[in-house]
Amino acid sequence: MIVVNPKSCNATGGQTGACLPIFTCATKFAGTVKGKCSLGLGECCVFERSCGGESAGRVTYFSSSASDATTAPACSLTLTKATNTCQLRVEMPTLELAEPNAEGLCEQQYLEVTGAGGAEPLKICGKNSGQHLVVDTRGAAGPFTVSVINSQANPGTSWNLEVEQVACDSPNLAPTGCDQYYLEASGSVKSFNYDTAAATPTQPDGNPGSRHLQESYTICVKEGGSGSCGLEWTPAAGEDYAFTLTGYLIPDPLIPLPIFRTATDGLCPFTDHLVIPEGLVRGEANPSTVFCGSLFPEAVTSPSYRVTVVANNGEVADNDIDNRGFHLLYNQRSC
Ligand SMILES: [Ca+2]
Repeated sequence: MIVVNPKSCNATGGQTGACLPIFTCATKFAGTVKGKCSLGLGECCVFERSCGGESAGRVTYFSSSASDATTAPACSLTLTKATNTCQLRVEMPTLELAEPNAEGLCEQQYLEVTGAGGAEPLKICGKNSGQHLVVDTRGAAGPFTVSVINSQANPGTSWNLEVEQVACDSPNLAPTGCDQYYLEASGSVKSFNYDTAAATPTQPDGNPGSRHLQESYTICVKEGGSGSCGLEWTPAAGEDYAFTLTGYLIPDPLIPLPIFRTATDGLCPFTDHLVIPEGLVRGEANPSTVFCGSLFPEAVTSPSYRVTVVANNGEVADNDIDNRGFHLLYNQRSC
């Protein structure tokens, strides 16, 4: 039985399901009935999968509940392309994987989305609960796979992902070129694997927090409508390492943190940095584009709704030791 593009429904427990004719959810679609829909005429069918699972649903939940979830080489969900799909949005209520190596590269275990064509897929590892990932699928016929690659068994790691096949006419469809798409008018953005708690293994010199991933990607924010002319970016308050992309961050009793401070444009084009188009530092006359160092300015405004993270695929050779990444806040900038 094929139900073409069924309406989505709110399932019990806060999940999203597909509204299907009664008695078809489990038998025809390997789903779980979680409530009624369509004035009681339909059943709200939720698709929950683990390793080896397949789904054609608009929304599928993919978790590490299976016993082989952390067995090499991978635990994969295969998605048949749903009608009129332009993008995948992978929400990560829980994504706790093995930490990257000392160079910030994901080696032991990582999340990867394939089948969408285009650029080399991102490899996401470490602590990423609360993050999300957007993958453009325009021009790809599918199937798509969402995989946790395990090069060796990693007991103790876990994930619970909500994978949406975003329709081409959805108001939440990200513009092309976005790897993340923040929908709220204001919010908080952390780099992948940004965490204030100490990681295991610890950073090379034991500083608190987890390691900056060596992945380059673009963060986008939904445009705020008329009256909004770009964004203002500020560092998260109360976090000493809210922006650490360059330098050696071990506290020296003679040199107070941060050592490298704010650096822009010509100082770090080849090491890890952020590209904030026409980013104007509060109090300065001329905008910059490249931001690195270990201190984010008090505020940076930009006419753009995107920031690009550029990583140079290693940390140790640059003496970029114990860098954590960034935790920034954004607000709409009024015209
Ligand atoms: Ca680097």
